Amino acid sequence: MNRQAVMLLLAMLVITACSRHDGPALDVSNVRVLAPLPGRSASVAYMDMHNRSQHPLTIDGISSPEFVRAEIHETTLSDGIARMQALESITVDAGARLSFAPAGLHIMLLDPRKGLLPGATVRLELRYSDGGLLIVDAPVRTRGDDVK
Ligand SMILES: [Cu+2]
Repeated sequence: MNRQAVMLLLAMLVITACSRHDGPALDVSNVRVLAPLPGRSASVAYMDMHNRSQHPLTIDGISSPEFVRAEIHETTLSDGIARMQALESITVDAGARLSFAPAGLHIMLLDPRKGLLPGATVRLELRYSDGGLLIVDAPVRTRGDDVK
C-alpha cells in the first residue's frame, strides 16, 4: 500500500473509533499553526477547547503526520524569564474551556517532514486518555496574521 492508502485506512479507523466514543467530546475552535520564524524549524499550534460533556476529559498524547514529534508545552514566567516545559497531559473539566494561546499552553511541533507554507494544512491527532482520538486540521498562518 502506498502512503496515501495507509492514511485513508487510518482515517477510516479513526472515524470508526470516534463513533464508538460515547458521549460528546471536546469542541475545538480557532485552531491555527504558526509557520516557523526564518531559520527556525519549530512550529507552534494554538486552539480553544470546550468540554461540553459531563466528565473531565484528558488528552495525554499528541502527534502529527507532518512532524516527527509533537508535544504539549506550557510557557511560564519566573523571575521575568519565560520558560517552556513539556506536560504529560492536560485535563479539561466538565463544562470548562481551555485555551492554547501565546505565552501559555501551546502545542510544540518539532522536526517538520517538509517545509511549512502559509495556507497549508497540518493534521493534529490528540489522544484521549480513554483511547479515543481527536483529529483537528489546522491551517498554517504566518506569525503576523495570528489573532491575539
Ligand atoms: Cu514549546
